[in-house]
Formats: sequence, C-alpha cells, structure tokens
Amino acid sequence: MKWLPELTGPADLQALGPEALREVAAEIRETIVATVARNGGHLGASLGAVELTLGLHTVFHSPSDRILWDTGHQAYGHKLLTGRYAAFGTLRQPGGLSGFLKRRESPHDQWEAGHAGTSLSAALGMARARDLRGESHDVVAVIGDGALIAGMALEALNDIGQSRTRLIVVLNDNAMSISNNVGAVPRYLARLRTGSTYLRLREDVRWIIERVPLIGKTMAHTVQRVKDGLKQMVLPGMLFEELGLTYLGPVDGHNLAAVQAVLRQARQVPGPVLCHVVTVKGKGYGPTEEKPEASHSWGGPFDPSTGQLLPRKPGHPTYTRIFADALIAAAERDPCVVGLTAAMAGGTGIDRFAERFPDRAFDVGMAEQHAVTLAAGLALSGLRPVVAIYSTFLQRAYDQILHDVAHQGLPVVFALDRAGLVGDDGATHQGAFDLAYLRHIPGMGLIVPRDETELPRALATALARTDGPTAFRYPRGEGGGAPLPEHPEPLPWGRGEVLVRDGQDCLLLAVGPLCREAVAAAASLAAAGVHVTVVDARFVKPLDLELILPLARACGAVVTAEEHSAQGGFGSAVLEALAAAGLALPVRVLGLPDRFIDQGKRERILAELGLDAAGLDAAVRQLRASLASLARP
Ligand SMILES: Cc1ncc(C[n+]2csc(CCOP(=O)(O)OP(=O)(O)O)c2C)c(N)n1
Repeated sequence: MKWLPELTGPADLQALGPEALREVAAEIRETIVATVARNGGHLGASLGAVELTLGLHTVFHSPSDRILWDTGHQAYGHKLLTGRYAAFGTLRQPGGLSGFLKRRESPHDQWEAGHAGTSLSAALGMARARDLRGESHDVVAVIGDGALIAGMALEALNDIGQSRTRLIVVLNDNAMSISNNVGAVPRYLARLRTGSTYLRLREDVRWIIERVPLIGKTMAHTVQRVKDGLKQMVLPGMLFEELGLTYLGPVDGHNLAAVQAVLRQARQVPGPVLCHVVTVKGKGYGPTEEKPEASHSWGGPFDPSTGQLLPRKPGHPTYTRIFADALIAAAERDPCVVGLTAAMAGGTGIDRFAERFPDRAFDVGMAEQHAVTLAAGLALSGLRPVVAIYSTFLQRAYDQILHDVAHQGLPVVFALDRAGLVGDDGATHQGAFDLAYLRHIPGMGLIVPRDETELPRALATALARTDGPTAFRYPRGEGGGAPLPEHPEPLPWGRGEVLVRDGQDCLLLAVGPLCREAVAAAASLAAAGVHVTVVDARFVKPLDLELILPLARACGAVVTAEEHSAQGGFGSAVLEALAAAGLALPVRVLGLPDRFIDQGKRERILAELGLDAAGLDAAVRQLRASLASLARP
C-alpha cells in the first residue's frame, strides 16, 4: 500500500494526478476485498463505487460540502479516504467501524442510515437550510437505482423538482439492487443507459436544420415541435427533466475523468441536478464481476485471492430456509397462497418460493409500504398473501399494516425474518421493535416460535386464520437443530406451553429463542434450590391469560424474557395483563434496553445484557432476594 496509509483526508487527493488516483483506486479495492474476506460485509456495492467516490472527493470539499450516501453500505471507499484506513480492519467488529456511516466516526459522515431511500429528503433539508442560512456549500446525495424506487425517494424527488434549490443527486446506477433491480423505473434507467438512439437522432436533426438555408418562422416552429416530440420519446433523462431536475449523463462510472467532469458540470447548475453515473456492481474483482448477483455480500469468510468461500462446519438449516420450505409446502396445498418480498428475495427465502411458483411470487423492489398494501389488495381478492420482510425494514410500513390491513381485518400473514439481534450490521438493522409496533394494532395476532419445530407451525397457524392479520417473528441464522415437523399442525390459537414445572418460587415467562435460555436457567436455579415454572408464551397477542394468570398468582413473582425492546414488547404485555387482572405482583421485564445496540456477536450481546441463561438465573435470584428483604421486618 503506497497511498492509503499516507492519506490524512480527502483534501490530500487534490495533489494527486490521474495515474496516482488510479493506484489509489486499486488500493481501495484491494483493502475492501481483504477486509470483507475476513469480516464479511457489503462487497459489491463498495467495489462498484470506487471511482465515483474518488470523483466526489476530488471535485467536492468534504466535509464543508455535504456528501450523503443513501443507505451507507456502498461507502467503504469513502471510509478509506476519510481517515479510517488504519481502523478499517475493525469494520463491522464489536467496538470497531460500523458497516454503515456514523456521524460519530467522522465529520465526513454527514448522514446516518442503514435503511434505504432516505438520502434525498435529508439532502433537500440540508440544501434548504443552507439557503436560509445564507451559506454556499454544495449538497450531494448519492443514491443507488435500487434505493431510488423507495417511496420516500420518489416523494423527495417530487419536492426537489419543485424547489429550485441547488442540490446534486448522483444516481449510482448498477442496474442492481441486491439482485437485479425490478420494476418500471429500472427499465426506464436501462433505456437511458443504452440511450444512443436519441443522440444519433439529435445529431441528424441538427445536421438537417443547419443545411436548410432560410427557415421561415413556421418552419422553425415545426422543427421545434418535431424536436420536442422526439425529446419526449427518447431524450435521455426526460422524466427527470420533466420533474424539474437537470439531467446529466449517463456517464461511465469507472472512468474517473468522466465522473469528475460531470460532477464539475453539476456544480454549475443553479437548481437541482441529477447525474446519472453508470457503474458495475462488484467492479474490479474477478469473482464479483463474474457473479454480480452474489456480490452484495459474499456470504461468509472467503479467500481473497480466489473469492472461494472458506469451508464451514456443516450446520443446521437457517430459519429463513425453514420458512421458505414451509411456505412452499403450504402453497402446494393451497393455490391461494402467494409470497411477497421487498428486494430481499434471497434474504427472506422468497427466491426459493419464486423458483417453485414464479407466478405467485412478487418482488416489489425496496418498497415495503407498497408490499404491505399490495398484500391488502391481494387478500381482499381472495388470495392468502405472505409478506416476508425483515423485522427492521417492516418498521417503515407501520401505517400500511395498521390502516390498510388490520383496519379492514384482512388475513395478511407477516413473516418477520431477522427478528432480534442481527449481529454485524448493527444498530440500524436490529430487529428490536416489531412486537412493540405491532402489538397495539387491533386484531393483530403475534406469534413467536421458539425453535425450528415451531416455525412451520407458526406459518400454518397464521394461514389458518381468516379474520385478521397475523405476524410471526424468527431470528437470523441457524437454530439449535430442533426437528422439523413433517406435517406442521397449526398451534392452538393463543395458547402458551409449560416447558418446566419444577416449582413455584418464580414464574419465568419467555418467548422465542430465549425459551431455551429460560429452560437452562431453570436447571441452574433448581441446582441451587430455587424451583421455578417456565412457560413459553408462544403468543404475544393474544396472551394465554388462562395459563399465565393462575401461574403468576401461584408463584407470586414473575420474570419475563424476550429478544426485543423491553419497552412495549412481550414483558409490557404481561405487565398490562397482570395489572388488568388486579394482580399486584413483583415483575422483572428482561429485554433489550432503551438504547440502540451496535454491531456485535449475538451471544455476547445477550450475555452482556443479562439475557442468557446466567442472566435469567441472576434476575430470578435478585427478584427473590428483594422480595425476601421486603418481607423482613
Ligand atoms: C428499507 C430497506 N429495505 C431493504 C434494505 C436492504 N438492502 C440494503 S442495500 C440493498 C440494495 C440497494 O440497491 P442500490 O440502492 O441500487 O445500491 P447498490 O447496492 O446496488 O449499490 C437492499 C435491498 C435496506 N437497506 N433498506
């Protein structure tokens, strides 16, 4: 490494000529590949944005000019150019650099995200603030073609187009979201990328006009109309132009000089401008160039020299896989079952479903809100939509769930993948809030399968219900190897299950994978002479009050455990139920604390937060100790 270790910040790039910048680009790619090979991460997007990143940091003056990266997963190059080369080895590691942008990490990180489609709104806010404050810096939002179709991004474009504010949108168009981008806007962008037709026609028209010696007014007018008509048909970027943004491009996003030229041009435009930069996902690294569809994240530690994934211990099937197989089986039985995803076909297993039932799978792109209301329409027309969206991304579709689905009592099924702690992606991706944002919605059913056996049963339960929506949540990755049911029977609606009936010193109520911790805690407590009852509530809504209330009364003390925010989740539901029943019992609610949780290994975070077996054991003992001290005269 010749350049990267020496760079103190983007200003140093100003002194480098084209050859040196080419070397910097190669070093960025090498560093990204080597680091992601060890730590995992978003490989393809950052490799594809290397020249674009260099262009931005040589034309603009960050941090006085504001550069906002949509989502932030493509900004590893930006990290390397903004003083984080030395720390880059800690990418996505506990306590290390985030896989996304973090304002606390660098003054060059102007906008934090993780969820896509937010950059344009934020950039417009910054541009308007600049104007009101009489400042003059540039504001640049870099957004991918996948993120551009998010509802928010389109809402922002609408506002940007009418604002006349000076704002630069850089469309980083690699024709891919995680897999190939879907929909009409990507199709339009594809036409722009190959839009040579208009350029040729434009030249032909100009040639003809220049050769007509005297054009009367009518003739000129006619020519103008023909040109306008022609423009409407094929002018690159006409859609953006019509919306009020000046369209520049398309340019080759791997030709640094071309990128710099278009960005310089953009700086001169007095109003909003969109630079269409065409890039290749995974550019500059053989394995990802060959398989761009797999390049988003390369699936685990790999050998950087070959791209080969390192052998892994054969494990258990993932929850995602189990869900997908169960969905396929359900769809074999019921022709009304359809599957929906929002740009996460691979992540949610809907890709497997789509292979089996291509006509019954809908990938709407990164448009979670649309996915939910689309499901409402499908349900109203007699189909059984199963919406598979990560817990964190479904946050955005809250009102669609409440207003479009639940309010009409529609039997839409929500499969919430990546519920709980997700590990390396960190704070923006933790599935920590779904029970809270769903629990109070009237008519919503909420199931938390505790293991692989229960997941297909949760799906069967949700599909068996016809009078309202049901959601079930399951974790990222592999389970503990519980057997899969051959014919998954629906769970009895609203019924929990006693897992340990050892004694009545305390009632330990758990949901989801923490049931295993609760059972282990019961064993260690028993060994110490404390005898508890452990219940898997299974349903957060409706709660099994017939089971829980008498046991709570008999035990006289309750500890609840969930891998979810302690506020508003399962424990809160139990507290409310106890209060409503007039049971004034001591209760400890164990869950994720009232703060955002950064990246880290799940097991370690659970242990740190007291949510492993040892933590549950300690909580029961503490509760009993405080009761004993209260009882003392
Ligand atoms: C709201 C939301 N849904 C889903 C995701 C998961 N996700 C992360 S990046 C990505 C694809 C982004 O595509 P694009 O914006 O074109 O950027 P590229 O990776 O192609 O550079 C997806 C679907 C997300 N981050 N946010």
